[in-house]
Amino acid sequence: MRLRTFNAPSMKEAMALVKAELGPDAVILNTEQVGQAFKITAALDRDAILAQPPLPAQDPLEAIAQALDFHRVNPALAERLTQQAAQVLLENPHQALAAALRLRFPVQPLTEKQPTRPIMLVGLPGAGKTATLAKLMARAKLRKWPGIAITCDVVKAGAIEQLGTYTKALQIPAYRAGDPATLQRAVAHAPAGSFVIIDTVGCNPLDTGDLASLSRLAEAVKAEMVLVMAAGGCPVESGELGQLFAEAGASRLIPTRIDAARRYGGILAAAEAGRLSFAEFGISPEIATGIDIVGADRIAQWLLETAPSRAQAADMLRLVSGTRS
Ligand SMILES: Nc1nc2c(ncn2[C@@H]2O[C@H](COP(=O)(O)OP(=O)(O)OP(=O)(O)O)[C@@H](O)[C@H]2O)c(=O)[nH]1
Ligand SMILES: [Mg+2]
Repeated sequence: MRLRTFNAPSMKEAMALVKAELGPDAVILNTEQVGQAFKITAALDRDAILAQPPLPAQDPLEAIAQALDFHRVNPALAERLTQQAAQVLLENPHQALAAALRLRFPVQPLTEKQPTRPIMLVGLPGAGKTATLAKLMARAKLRKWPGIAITCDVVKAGAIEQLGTYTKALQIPAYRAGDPATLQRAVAHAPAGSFVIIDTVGCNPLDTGDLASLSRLAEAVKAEMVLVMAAGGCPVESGELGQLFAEAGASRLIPTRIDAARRYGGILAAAEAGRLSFAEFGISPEIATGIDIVGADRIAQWLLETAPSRAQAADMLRLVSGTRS
């Protein structure tokens, strides 16, 4: 292993020294500015990466800002979160970000305390509504809550069969209702104290008729509308969707496909714009284990862990500069 350091008045000249001395296979381990000079630590041996001196501790607020930027959290929200994190003055970015998230994003799970009203899952086509219904029912079953499932999706081919597959496995009664009056009758079938979940057809929120018919269904049985939204969406679009569904009556949000997305700015934007509390989170396609109650601590962990660290970002830069040379 041959670790070498190179100093020059500019980064370009320092890089030229590295190339001249160690050739094109040099691995850049660290770059830093020391006063007016630029210092590069490089090695020839790839094993030297293991001996890389630790980077100076990163400022917690810088780590938070970097993670929020990676997740494309909209700049105004990112600034508010960073400011709130700064007020907590914690050394640890995870704890500081969790504290800021806790202040802004209330968590109100559906399966912690049995809801007193029917729950109506709404959202874009394919958001994960039917799978979420089954996951919630599976959790309710573990808690020994009596439950019934109703689908208002009488449009999509196979929708009734999909729900039937889940409810049969869970041994839960299932009904279909295509209009408010039928929905009222179906809800009336539920034994007192049941956990009633209503599935709906994928909605086009840009069509005011679609949103209005969801509102009518919800009003007919005094159901609480819960928005189901897949993670990874554009934050601007997701924010607007959160607001539109909130205006139609949604008060909580279940983000799905957390496992299949790398960036969570979209779901934060939806919750923020619609003032929606987080209910459960969809974390895998599995019905038995694919939903969980997630608090600010875990959201902070997701935000910080999936964003590349400074060291990883430096690695990427090194790779890019290696390709170019
Ligand atoms: N990886 C992953 N997949 C999920 C999750 N939740 C749902 N899915 C998958 O997303 C796909 C769509 O789920 P559905 O429940 O059918 O979606 P929907 O909103 O009911 O769809 P429509 O009824 O067509 O509007 C299915 O393949 C689900 O297995 C999740 O948390 N993670
Ligand atoms: Mg469905």
